[in-house]
Amino acid sequence: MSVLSRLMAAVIGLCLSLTVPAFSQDLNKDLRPNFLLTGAINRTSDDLSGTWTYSKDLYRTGLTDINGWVAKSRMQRYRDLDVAAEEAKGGTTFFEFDMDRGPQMTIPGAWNAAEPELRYYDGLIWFQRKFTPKALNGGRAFLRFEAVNYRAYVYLNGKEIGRHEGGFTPFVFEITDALKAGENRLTVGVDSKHDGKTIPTDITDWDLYGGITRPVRLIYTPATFVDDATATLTPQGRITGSVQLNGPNAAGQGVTFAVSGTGIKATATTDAKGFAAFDIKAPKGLKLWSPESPTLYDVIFSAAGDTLKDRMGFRTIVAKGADILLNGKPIFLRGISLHEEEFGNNPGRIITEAAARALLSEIKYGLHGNYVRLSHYPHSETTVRLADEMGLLVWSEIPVYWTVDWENPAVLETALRMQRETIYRDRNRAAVIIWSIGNETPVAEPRTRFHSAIADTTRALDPTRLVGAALLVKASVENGQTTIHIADPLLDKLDVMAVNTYAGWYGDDTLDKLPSLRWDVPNDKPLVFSEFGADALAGYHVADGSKKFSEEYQAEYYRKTLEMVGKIDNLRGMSPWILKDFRSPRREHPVFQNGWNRKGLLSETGQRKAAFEVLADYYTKKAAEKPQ
Ligand code: GCB
Repeated sequence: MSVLSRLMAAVIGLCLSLTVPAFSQDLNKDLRPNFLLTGAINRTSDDLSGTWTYSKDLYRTGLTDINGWVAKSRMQRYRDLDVAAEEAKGGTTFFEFDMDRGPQMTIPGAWNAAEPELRYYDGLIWFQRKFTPKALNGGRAFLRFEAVNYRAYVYLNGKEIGRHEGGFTPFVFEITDALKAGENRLTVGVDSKHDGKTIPTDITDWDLYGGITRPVRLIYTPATFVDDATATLTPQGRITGSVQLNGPNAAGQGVTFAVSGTGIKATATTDAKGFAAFDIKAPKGLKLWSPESPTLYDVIFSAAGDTLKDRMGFRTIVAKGADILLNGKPIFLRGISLHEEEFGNNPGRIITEAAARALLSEIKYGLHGNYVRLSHYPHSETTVRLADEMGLLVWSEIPVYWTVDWENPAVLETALRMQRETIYRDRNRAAVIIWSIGNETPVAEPRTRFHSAIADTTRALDPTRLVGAALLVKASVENGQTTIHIADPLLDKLDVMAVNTYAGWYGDDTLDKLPSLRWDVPNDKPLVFSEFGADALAGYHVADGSKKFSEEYQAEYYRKTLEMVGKIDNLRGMSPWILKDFRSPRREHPVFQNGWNRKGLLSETGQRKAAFEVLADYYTKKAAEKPQ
């Protein structure tokens, strides 16, 4: 090559690299987890919940030594070793941990609530438990963690079996070959530290909590098993779906999908990669899932001697013009937002079915709602399954919140991975209608590019649901008239326009001004208020409502805000902020807050504030109205 042609090649190369979108190579990467174990909750398993021991490791000595050297063996909490027995031998060896004799904690649950000294602990803690597996008899075994916040380092019998980043989604490691007969030692390092490169970052308005916050199960499968299976009703009246097998006999297998009591039975044969798709006409008698009638069917996916059972509902969801159509009919989303915190004055994210039911019942039966925004991250599978059973539509969200390192491809990859893990986990839940790709992120080109990548991945993975995001709004004043606008290029990527507004709480607007604020919003899409709210301390009363933090102020705020939003033509729903007061280190007023965000309609123990009835009345009327 001549010098000139080399120069030209370099110039062309430079031009190409300037025009290629920054994230293209990451988007092409296959971010599907190695194992999904869809519907794992219904598989044969041993629940590893219960008593674990733990060892604090604020300086991460179990992971690395000073100067980045390998951790000292006397610090490696994950070693498969009986420290007391070693000590009894005498000699020069000594240890600076002993997992067997460490303090105990009940798993699942956040450590912040477990011990007063761990309330503000933010860093690494090692957890350990022992278990004896069933005989595998040629089958396989997997560890499935429903959530570990925020990073997990997993070791079995002293060997690392995997790592995971992200506090709210499940992950699975195969341990078939790593298991021993008899007792096995499972050690998990959990690092709760968030920073500028995690999702979310360390700047939030909720307690970041640390720990093994959801159940851990040892799951048994045959050698070849159904790793993933999905089925959905299309607006064209068909049931389409697929099955992915994993194992030595995955290829060329007959697959059956059957829905009990409906006559639905689809069959297909897996390809060389163990994948099979099916597409059949939905029978006339199929009862559609809806909040009023949340019909769930027993379904079975079977292949290669493995059977995956689940309970599933069938419905369609479409955005058309300004309407949201559920099963072809316009619907108004009567909702509320929710953090993942159980009732009580020391919540630890311990979401048992009873805890989830107590929360969702307040929405369904107390507020007469039909919808819940599970903010600001994927909630427990228990909650989502219960929403399916009780008939509550769900907005599901990943914690791309406020500030994120928008230009960092590794951070985008983390976000994409989270969204995938969420979609794979929940795409068989009829309740879930909206995948949200973020909350209140300031408009700027790198941020819009980042969100667009998530929107594209979401749509590619699940074209059957709506894509949304909770957006910021802008206000302008002209001739004394305040107008609120949504000016966000991300709108092009969304099916549902969702906005958060706090006029009347933050800022200088008085409550009497709210109904006259003008909303200038595009009207070709459904608009949903993803948030509005005001703090109130339960039991603090100021009869004329003149004082912020009083129940009366919050109730009046709701009246005026409902009057304001009710004037917007394409309003199709709302999820005010929020059902229950929640822990937030951002909120430290010593009289009213003490570490709690008080925008709940219920106190942390479930006491209803005056605004609860205001919203409940509004929803009762809405439910009685003919839909638009
Ligand atoms: C918001 C955030 C939410 C906060 C809330 C508040 O806009 O999305 O996470 O907790 O405001 O209370 O200020």
